[in-house]
Amino acid sequence: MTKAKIGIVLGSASDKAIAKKAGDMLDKLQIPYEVTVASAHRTPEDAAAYAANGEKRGLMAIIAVAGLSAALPGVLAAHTALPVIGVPVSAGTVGGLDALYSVAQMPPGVPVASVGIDGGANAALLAARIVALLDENVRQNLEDLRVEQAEKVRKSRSTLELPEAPEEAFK
Ligand code: RP5
Repeated sequence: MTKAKIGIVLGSASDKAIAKKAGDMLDKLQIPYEVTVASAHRTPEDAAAYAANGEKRGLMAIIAVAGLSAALPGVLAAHTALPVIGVPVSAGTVGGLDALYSVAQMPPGVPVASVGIDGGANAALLAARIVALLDENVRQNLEDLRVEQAEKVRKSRSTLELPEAPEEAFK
């Protein structure tokens, strides 16, 4: 089995849909990853151990997915020098704002990169940019995706059935 370069940690199995979004993007970019569940509150020792072991196991970044009072990304970041990307989840009654603030508002000294609420795909893309620093194949896959996205936007202009800006507007 190929060794994982990205570790995805979920605060709960109920966060699985967000892991799927990240995993689908990592698959598309051909980056090997693994997924586990380790809660900052319910299994704090496991969360700490997973983060502490990550670098020697070959991980290049950790994606931490958590909702409510989302301590997980910060706890992982406290136990590793690897970059940690937090994904706040829209669990609970305030639509994920609680988790967004928890992930984004880290105290100085323990940084966590936060993507948007439920932003699993963007977390994967950010992790991919880290991997691409040392992996030409991933760098090319990211570039192909960028071109593919741009083409899609350009093609969509002619579907509006509204007065269209001419090509020269973009030259
Ligand atoms: C967080 O609490 C988890 O990340 C999840 O988003 C939320 C709810 O967890 P469960 O009660 O569904 O296990 O820790």
